[in-house]
Amino acid sequence: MTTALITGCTSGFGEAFALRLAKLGYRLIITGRRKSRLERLAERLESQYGRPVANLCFDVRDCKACEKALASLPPEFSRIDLLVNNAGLAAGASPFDESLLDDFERMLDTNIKGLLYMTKLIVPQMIERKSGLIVNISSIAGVEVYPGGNVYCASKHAVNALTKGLRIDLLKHGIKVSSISPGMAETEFSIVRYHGDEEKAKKVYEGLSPLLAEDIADALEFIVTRPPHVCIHDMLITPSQQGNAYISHREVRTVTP
Ligand code: NDP
Ligand code: 8X3
Repeated sequence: MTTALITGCTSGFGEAFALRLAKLGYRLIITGRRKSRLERLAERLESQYGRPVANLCFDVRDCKACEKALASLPPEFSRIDLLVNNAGLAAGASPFDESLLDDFERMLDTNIKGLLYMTKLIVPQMIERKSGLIVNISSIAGVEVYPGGNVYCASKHAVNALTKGLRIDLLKHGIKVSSISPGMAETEFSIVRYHGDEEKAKKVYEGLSPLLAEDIADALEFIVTRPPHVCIHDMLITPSQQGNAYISHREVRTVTP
């Protein structure tokens, strides 16, 4: 049975990835910081798909915690064939000069360093077996920059550079490296970005039909079901009403009396 480790499974894309990979027959390692959500998802995966699930509760910003969590895996989960680096966030959407240093650090530490720690820890066993697949969840923000996107965009540009660099360096070891670059998707992303302000978060998607986590799970399914000789470099996906990182066509809402 093929084993996948997905970071950030307690909501949004990560949860949808876990459900999709379980449906495809994977043995799963689900991770995140919110333990109760991980336990609930593990129960659902086991009861709905009958798949073995290990859940690891840790913060990807803490290298030692990543190491300890991986070392705690039971032997049947220790061979990881697919790593999905999904855990990430945007914190704030203000112009650079009005943004908080703490938000910058959270984004850089999670989106870049968390991805690096997990990849560095899991790649050696893939090299040993001369096979493996790494899928990094990037963003349209990794391709373009928009007002107020500053450090989030920088972090996702870094994810894209790392994806390309890893692909080149790991070629000789038979390891494939892909990325998915979604545009606007309604998950908990905007709630986190606006520091828990649900009203502000809702406004982001007003007048358009955003992507759903399942749309991005479709992309992951496409990548993981390619034959060994095919590597998908990147999939850039937006809602039909989104033209680029900052231009969307929103329907005007009319209020009927
Ligand atoms: P959610 O906020 O719904 O999910 C984020 C996940 O990441 C949660 O499971 C969260 O778990 C986990 N996470 C965040 N910080 C950490 C941390 N320090 N350690 C461990 N886990 C962490 O957002 P999405 O599902 O939308 O986001 C997933 C990825 O997709 C992110 O990398 C995001 O940048 C990217 N993305 C999102 C888009 C969107 O519009 N939604 C578009 C393009 C890319 P917990 O809090 O329990 O730790
Ligand atoms: C999330 C999508 O457009 O908010 O990465 O940057 S966007």
